[in-house]
Amino acid sequence: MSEVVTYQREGAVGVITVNYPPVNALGHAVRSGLLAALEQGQQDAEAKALLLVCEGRTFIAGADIREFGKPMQEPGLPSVVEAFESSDKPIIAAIHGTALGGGLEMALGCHYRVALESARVGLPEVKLGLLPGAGGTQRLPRLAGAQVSLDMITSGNFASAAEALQDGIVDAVESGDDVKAVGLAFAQKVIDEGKPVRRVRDLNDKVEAEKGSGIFDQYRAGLQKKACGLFSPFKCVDAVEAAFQLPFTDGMKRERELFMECMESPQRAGLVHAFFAEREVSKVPGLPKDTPVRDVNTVGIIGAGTMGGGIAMNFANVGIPVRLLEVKQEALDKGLAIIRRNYENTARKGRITQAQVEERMALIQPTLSYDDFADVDLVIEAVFENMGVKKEIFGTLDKVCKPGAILASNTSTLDIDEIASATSRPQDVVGMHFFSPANVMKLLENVCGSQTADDVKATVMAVAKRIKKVGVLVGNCYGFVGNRMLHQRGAEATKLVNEGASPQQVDKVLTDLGFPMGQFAMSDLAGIDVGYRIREERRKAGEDVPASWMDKLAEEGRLGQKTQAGVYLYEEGSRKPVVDPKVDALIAEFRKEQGIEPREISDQEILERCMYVMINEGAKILEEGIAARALDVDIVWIYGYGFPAYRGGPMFWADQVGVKEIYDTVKRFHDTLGGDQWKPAALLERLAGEGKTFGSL
Ligand code: T1G
Repeated sequence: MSEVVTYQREGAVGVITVNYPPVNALGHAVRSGLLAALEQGQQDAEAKALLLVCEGRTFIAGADIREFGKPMQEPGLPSVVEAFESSDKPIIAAIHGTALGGGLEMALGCHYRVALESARVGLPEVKLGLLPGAGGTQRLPRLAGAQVSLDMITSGNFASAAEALQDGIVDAVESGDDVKAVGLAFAQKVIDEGKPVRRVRDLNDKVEAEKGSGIFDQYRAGLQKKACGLFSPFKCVDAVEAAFQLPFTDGMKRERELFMECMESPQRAGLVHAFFAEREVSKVPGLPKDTPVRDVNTVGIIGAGTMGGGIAMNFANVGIPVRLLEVKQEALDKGLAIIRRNYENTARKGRITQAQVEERMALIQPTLSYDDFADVDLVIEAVFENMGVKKEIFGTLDKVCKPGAILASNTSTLDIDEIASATSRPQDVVGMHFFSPANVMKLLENVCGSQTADDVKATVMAVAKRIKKVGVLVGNCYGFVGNRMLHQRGAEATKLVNEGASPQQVDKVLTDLGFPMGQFAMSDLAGIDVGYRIREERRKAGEDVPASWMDKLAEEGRLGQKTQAGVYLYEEGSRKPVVDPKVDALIAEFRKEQGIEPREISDQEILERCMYVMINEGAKILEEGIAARALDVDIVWIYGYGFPAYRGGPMFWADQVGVKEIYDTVKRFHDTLGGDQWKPAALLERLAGEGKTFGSL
C-alpha cells in the first residue's frame, strides 16, 4: 500500500486521496500509488463512483519537476491519466488550491470535475520550456475550444474556478473549504442521477466545429513578438493544432513527440533551474531557517525621488504604513504626485480599483521631520549616491530611531560598512538595493555589512517576501553582485566601441542573446550622467579612469531618454532607440583624438568579451563569498537585469557554454588585451581544470 496515495470507500464512493507534501506533485510514488488505488476502486463492488482528492494545501500542482532530466520511471503520467479515463466507473476530481500541469491533466482524465470557488487551474508547462505532456493539449480543446486552450497553454496563466466553469473545464464550483465533502456530494449526485462515464477524449464537437480554422497560423504570427526567444510556445500551438487535425490517439502521439523535443531543450533546463533557484535563494547558507526576525510594522523612507517613491509603493501595496521624508515640501509634493500617478495608471489598466489607490496613498504619510522616524521599525535611505550625504543621514538616524530599528540604505554600489561607521549600531545597518523602477523590478539585493546581525539579515529577507520581491543576500563590495558584473560588461562594451564596433552592434549581440535591451540602451534608460558622475567621482578620488566617448555625450547634454538623446535618439514619448549618425561621428572623432585605428569586430568577439568578463567577475564574486552560490548570481541577473530565464542566468549559461571554453578564452584575452578584469579567477581556473561546473559548487 502506498503512503502517498490511499483508497477508502465512503458510502458508495471510493475515495482516492493523494498526500504528498508540499504540493502533491506527481512523482513516481504518486503515479504508482494512483494506479494501485484505482485498481482497488475498480475491484470494490460497493463503489459506484470514485473520487480523486488531495490532502494539504492544494490539488496536484503538476509533474514532479525534480524528476526532469532524470530517466523517466514507469508508469508515465499519460498512462496513469489514460487508466483513470478508461475506468468503467465514473471518476470525479475535486479541486482545491491550484490544479496545475499534470494535476489538471489528471483531472481532465477524470469524467467530472468540481472545484472550490477559491481554486485555480492552469497548464503552466510553457513557463518551464515545456508543453502539457499528459494529454492536456488534446483534452482541454475538447472542453474549452481552440482560443481558450491556446491562450491558457501558451501563456501558462492560471484561470479562476469561475473562469474554468465558464470555459467548461470544470462542471461545478462550490463554496466552502472542505474539498472532500464537496467531492463526495458531487460524486453521490453522479450516482443518484445515473450520470454516464463521460470520457473527455470522446467529446469531439468543439474540435470538429473548429477544424481548418486559421486560428493557429494567426496565433503563431502573434507569438513572433511575444515569445521573446522561447520556442516551446510554438510547440504548444503545434500540439493544440493536432487536436483539430488528428484522431485522439494520433494527437496524443504528436503531443508526445513535441513534448520530448521541449524536454530535451536547453531552454527547459534553464527555466527549471531558474524555477528552483528562485526558491533556493531564500534559503541562505549559514543563516538558520529559524533565525528570529524583527517586527516590521512601520517603515520610514528617506527620499521621495524615483527610487524612494517606488520603494514606498512596495510597502503600501501590502498594507504596511510608510513615512516618506524629504527635505523640502515641494520635493515631497512632487514625489507623492508621481506615486499617485503610478497608482492611477495601474487603476486605469484595471489592475487595482480606485478605492485601492486611495487606501495605498493613505498609507504613505509625508513628513519633513526626522522626529517622525522615532518609532519606525525599518528605515530605508534612498537619496543620491554620495557617501558624505549618506553618512550624515545615518548619523542622524542613529540619534533619532529607537533601539532595534533596522537602518537600511538603497545604495547601488557604496560601502555598507562605511555607511554603518556613521552609527553606533553597525549590527542594525544593512543594504536594501532595489532596482529601478523599484515598484516593478522583482529583485532586492540585501547587502550584509561585516557587522550586520543575523536577525537583521533574516528580517530583510522576510521583508523581501512580504513585499513580493525576490530577495538575494549578498556581501559588501563595490557594486555588490549585479552592478559589479554590469560594470565590467559596460567597460568592455565601451572599449569595443572605442576599437571599432558601433553601440548598436554591441547592443544587438546582447538582445540576440535574449536581454530585453542592450548595454547602451540601458545606459540611456538609467541616464548617461549617472555613469559620467561615477567616473568623475573616481577620477577626483585619484583613480586612473580612461577617457570615454560616453563622457562626450554627457558633456554635450545627451543624457539619454530623459533628454531624448543619448547614445540613441528618442522620439517624443517614445522609448524606442533610434541610431543617430551624429553619435557615430562623435565616436569617430574620439577615436581620432585617442589615436585609435578602428577595426572590424565580429559579433562573436563582442559576445565573448561582454559575457565572459561577467562570468569571470561572477567567479571572483563566488570565491570572495560575496554571493553564496552560483544560483544567487543567476537570480540577481534574471530578476535585476532581465537575463533570459530560459538561459538560467549567467553562471548556468556559462556551464552550458562550457567552463573550460570560457576559461581558455578569458586567459587568451588576458594575454592579448591585458587588464585585471581578464585575469582568470582562481575558481574559474580550478573548475576548468577539474572539468567541473559552477552548478557543482
Ligand atoms: N514539482 C516539484 N516541486 C514543486 C513543484 C513541482 N511541480 N511545484 C512546487 N514545488 C515545490 C517548490 O520547489 C517549493 O519547494 C514548494 O513546492 C512550495 O512551492 C506532464 C510535465 C504550486 C503555485 O509548473 O507554480 O506538470 O522550496 O514556494 O508560492 O504536463 O509552486 O518548499 O522545498 O512555489 O505557494 C507543472 C510549479 C509542472 C507548477 C505554489 N506545474 N509550481 O506556489 O509555493 S510540469 C508547475 C508552482 C508538468 C505535465 C508537465 C508553485 C505553486 P521548497 P512555492 P507557492
